[in-house]
Amino acid sequence: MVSAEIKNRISALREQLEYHNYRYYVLDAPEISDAEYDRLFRELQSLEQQYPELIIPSSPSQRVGGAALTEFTQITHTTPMLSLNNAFSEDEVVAFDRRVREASELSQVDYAVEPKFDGLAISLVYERGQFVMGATRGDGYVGEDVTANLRTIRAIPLLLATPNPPQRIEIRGEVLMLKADFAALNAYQREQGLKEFANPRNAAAGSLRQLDPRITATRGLHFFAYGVGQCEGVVLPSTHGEVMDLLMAWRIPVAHERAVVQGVEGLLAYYQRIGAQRDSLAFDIDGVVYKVNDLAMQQQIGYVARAPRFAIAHKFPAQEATTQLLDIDVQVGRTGAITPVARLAPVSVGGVTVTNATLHNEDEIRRKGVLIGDWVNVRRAGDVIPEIVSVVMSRRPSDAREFVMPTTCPVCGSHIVRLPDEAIARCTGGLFCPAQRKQALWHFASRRAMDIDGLGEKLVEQLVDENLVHSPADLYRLGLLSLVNLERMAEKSARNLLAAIEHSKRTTLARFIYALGIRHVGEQTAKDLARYYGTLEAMMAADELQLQQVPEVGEVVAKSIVQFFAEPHNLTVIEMLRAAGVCWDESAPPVIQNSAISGKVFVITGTLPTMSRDEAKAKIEAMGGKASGSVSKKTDFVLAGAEPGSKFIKAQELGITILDEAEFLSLINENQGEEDGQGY
Ligand code: D41
Repeated sequence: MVSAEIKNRISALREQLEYHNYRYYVLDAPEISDAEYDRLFRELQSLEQQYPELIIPSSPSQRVGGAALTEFTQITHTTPMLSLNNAFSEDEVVAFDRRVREASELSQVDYAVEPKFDGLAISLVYERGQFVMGATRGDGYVGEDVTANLRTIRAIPLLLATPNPPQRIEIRGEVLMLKADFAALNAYQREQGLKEFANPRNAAAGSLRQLDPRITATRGLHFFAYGVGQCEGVVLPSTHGEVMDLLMAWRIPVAHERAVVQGVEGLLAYYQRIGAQRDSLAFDIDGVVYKVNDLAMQQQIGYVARAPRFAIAHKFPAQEATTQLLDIDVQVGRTGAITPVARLAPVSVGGVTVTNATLHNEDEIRRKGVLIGDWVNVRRAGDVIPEIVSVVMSRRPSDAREFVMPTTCPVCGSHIVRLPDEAIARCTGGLFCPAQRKQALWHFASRRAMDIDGLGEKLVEQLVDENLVHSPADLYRLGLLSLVNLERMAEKSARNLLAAIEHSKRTTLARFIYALGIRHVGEQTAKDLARYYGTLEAMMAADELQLQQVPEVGEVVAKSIVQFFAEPHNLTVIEMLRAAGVCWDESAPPVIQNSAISGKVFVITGTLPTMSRDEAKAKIEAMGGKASGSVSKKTDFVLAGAEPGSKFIKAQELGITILDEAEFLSLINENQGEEDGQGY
C-alpha cells in the first residue's frame, strides 16, 4: 500500500510543476529558477519510478512517451479551420473597416487585435479538461494527428486549470519557435554538420513533423492560442477579448500584446505600435490580426468562401524576398580571409532595400548550390546581414555559371591560398595588402581593443589611402595639420580624435593583446593570456608548449601566437607603440589558479534575478573561470536565470551541473578565501 503522504506529495509536485509552467509560458514571469523546477521534476520522476501504479497520463513527467510513429494519422476537423484574408496596405484596412461597419450597421466598431504569429496553425482538443488530441491545420478540413508531439510542448497544458471544464472544447493557435531557440538550434545543427533551418517557422514545422516525439521535445517549441473552434458544455463570454482572458485563466498561453481598440484609427495605431516592436519580440510575426470583438456580431457579419468577413490579417513587409544574384565578389578581411559577397538586384526586404548578402565561404556556395545568375530567396531578420536562403531552381537561367574563387587578391594582387584543412581562403599579402591594413587598424582602434573613439571605418580608409598611417604606431604620430587636411575633417573633430588617441595610451594588457589582431586570439583569449602571464614579455617569451598550458589555449592558437611574435615587423610595431607611450598596469596580480572555479567553463543563460550577465561573467573571470557562449561537453557549469531557452535543455541532456544565481554566488563565496596568497 502506498501511503497517503506519498500520494499527496506526488499530486503536490504535479500541481507545482503545472503552476510553474503557467508562470513561465503563460505569464512570462517565472517564480523559481530552472534549477529549482528541475529539482521538483526529478523528485516527481523518482517517486513515480518507485510507485509506477500512481503514474497518470496527465502527469508533467509523461509529456514524452510512446514510440516513434511510422506516419501521422489524418484527422478531420469537427469545424473547419478557416483561413484569413490579408491586407497589405492601409487602404485595404480602411476598406475592411467600411465593410464591417456596413454589415454591422455601427458607426464605430470595437476590434480585438493581436500579433500574427509566424508559426503553424494547430487545433487542440480538451475533453473534460484533459488534452486528448492535437492536429495540424492541414488544408483547413483535414490535418494530421500530432498529439504525441504537442504533448511535449510545455506551453500546452495537459489539464485545463478549472474545476468545471467544458465537456469538449477545441482551442486553436500557433506553434512556433522562439528566435533565441532557433539561433541555438541552428548553431547546434552547424556544429554537428547537419542541415540548418532557413527560419524559425521552418524549424518549428520540421520539429512538429518529427515522427519521434523525443526529438520534438528537445526543440523547445512554444504555443499561443488565438481562438476557439467547436465547443460543448460551456457558455463562452460574449467577446473575443474575454474568451482570450478565459483561456489564459485556464493556463493556455495567449498573446501578451493583444488589445481591444476602437475603429480604423485604433487598428492602424496598433499596426504601427507592434511594427515598432517587431524586431525586439522573442518570436517572428508576419503582421497583426484584427477581429470584430463582439462574437454575436462576428456571426452576423459572416463568411465569404473559406474566410471570415469579420477578421483580417494586416501583413508586415515580408522578411524574405526573391531576387537575382548578379555576381559574386570577394571581400578581404583583417586576417586576409576572403569572403564571397553576393551582389543582388536591389530588392525590398522587410522595408529595407537589400543589394548584398553574405555567402561566408566557398563551401557554403556549393552547399547551397548557388550559381551566378540564379534567382534566390533572400532573408533579412532584424539587423543581421542578409542571407541567401535558397535557390529558385525552376527559374535558373541557361547561362547561370559557377563561382570561381580568384587566385589573386582583388585589392593587392597577392596570391590567394586555401589550406587543405581550412574552409577559408586567404590573401597572402599580410599588412602589405591595404585591405588587411585598414581592417587591422580599424580592429586596433575598436571599442573592445584600444577604444579610440571616433576612429571609424571611413576615417581609417582615408588615413591609409592618404598614406598617413601604415601601422598602428603611426596613429600616435598624427598631428593636427595632417588631419585637418583630410577631406570632411573639421578642426574640432581633428582635436577630438587626437585627444581620443592620447587617451587610448593608458590601456590594459588584455586590450593590448587583443588589439594586436593575432589570428585566433579573440577578446576572451586575450584576457586569458593577460591573466595567465601578467606581462607582455612573459607571454612573448613562451613557446608553443608553454602557451598550451594556458587554460583554453590549444595548439592552433599557440602556433598562431608564436608565429606572430616571430615576425620582426610585429616586434617593431610593438616597440614603437610602447615608445609612443602606450602602457598598462602590470601590477595587477594574476588571478588564482587553484580555486574550484579556475579553469572551469561556465555558460550563462536566461535573466538572473539580481545581476546582469556581464556582472556574472566578471565574477567568473575574476576567479579564473571562463564564460562561454554555448553549451558543449566542455561546459562545467550552466548558470541559469529566468527563461533560459535551449541552452538549458542542452545542459540537461548532457548532464551538466546547473546552478541558479544563489548557488552560483555561494560557489563563488566558498572559493573566495582561496584567492589570497595564490598566484605565482
Ligand atoms: O497569429 C496568427 N497566426 C493567427 C491566425 C491569429 N492571431 N488569429 C487567427 N484567427 C483566425 C480566425 C479568425 C479564422 C479564427 C489566425 C487564423 N485564423 C489562421 N491561421 C491560419 C489560418 C487561419
